[in-house]
Amino acid sequence: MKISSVSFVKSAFDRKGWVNDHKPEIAFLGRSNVGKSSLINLLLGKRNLAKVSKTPGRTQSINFFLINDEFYFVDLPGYGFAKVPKKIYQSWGDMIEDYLRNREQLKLCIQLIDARHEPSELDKKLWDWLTFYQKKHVLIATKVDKLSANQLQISLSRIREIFPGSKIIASSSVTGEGKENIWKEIKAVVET
Ligand SMILES: Nc1nc2c(ncn2[C@@H]2O[C@H](COP(=O)(O)OP(=O)(O)OP(=O)(O)O)[C@@H](O)[C@H]2O)c(=O)[nH]1
Ligand SMILES: [Mg+2]
Repeated sequence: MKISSVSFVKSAFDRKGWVNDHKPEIAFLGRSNVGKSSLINLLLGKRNLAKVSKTPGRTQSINFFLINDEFYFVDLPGYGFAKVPKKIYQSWGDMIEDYLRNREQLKLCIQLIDARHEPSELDKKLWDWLTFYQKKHVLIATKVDKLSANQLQISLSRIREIFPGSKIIASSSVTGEGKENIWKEIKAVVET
């Protein structure tokens, strides 16, 4: 896809802050520090568009990025990080669930999983939820630059086993691996 324009539109801390022009949305989900913001930057070819964190839990809001004036990338706060300031929202879970469950223009959920580790209980919970509500989704095994070819095969078969039936794409924001295949999935939902 030719990207002619990309802009950060806004950060939302609750549903009142969501954009409301009904363009298709692609959501990026996964635990804190898994590489959501880095993947968004990779896909868009921008170094610092989505803030990449040194400390986990950095993305504390739902962030909307408009691409080609046609569709949005939505960077959701990571889960599994304990030190979350309660006052921003009751719980990350509530905010994310409200978005996922009620968002009509949500066309694709991109769930990131750290290829180096066993998927967490929260990874499984999110996947259960996506499959239960029949959300179109794709799994991204991230940070594969950190694994040997052999370790990667082990990791991918573990992910396949735990998340049966889902499409899985290995990716690295460092080497760019996976970028084209992820774009294919996105194009399939925004170009219809
Ligand atoms: N080696 C390697 N490091 C990565 C990759 N993707 C992200 N990182 C690093 O992982 C850390 C977290 O990346 P982020 O993109 O901020 O992760 P996030 O999921 O947006 O995190 P939160 O916003 O806290 O939920 C940063 O130090 C990144 O540089 C990758 O593919 N390979
Ligand atoms: Mg982030």
